[in-house]
Amino acid sequence: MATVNVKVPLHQSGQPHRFDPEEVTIQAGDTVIWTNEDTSSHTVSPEDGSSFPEGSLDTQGATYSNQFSTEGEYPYFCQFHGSMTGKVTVVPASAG
Ligand SMILES: [Cu+2]
Repeated sequence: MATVNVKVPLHQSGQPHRFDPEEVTIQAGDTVIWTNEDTSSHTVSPEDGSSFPEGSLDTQGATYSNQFSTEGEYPYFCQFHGSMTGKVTVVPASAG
């Protein structure tokens, strides 16, 4: 089982807030760690409201992690910034 990193880059004037990368593909059982490098607060909110626990990235340096054990697509967004969307795709764990 692996960990995959997604960051919220420090916001650049004139550019939208974003997740980087916006889409990741992981294997079932892997953990995604989101890190807030920005000075604004952000959230990691599942689009359907419940497919995984919502995370808060309140301060610069804050992290949120979630282990995804079930295959599927998990689109998410930030409650504070309409430009911020992302997706975690979980594929079956490889044998061996
Ligand atoms: Cu945000």
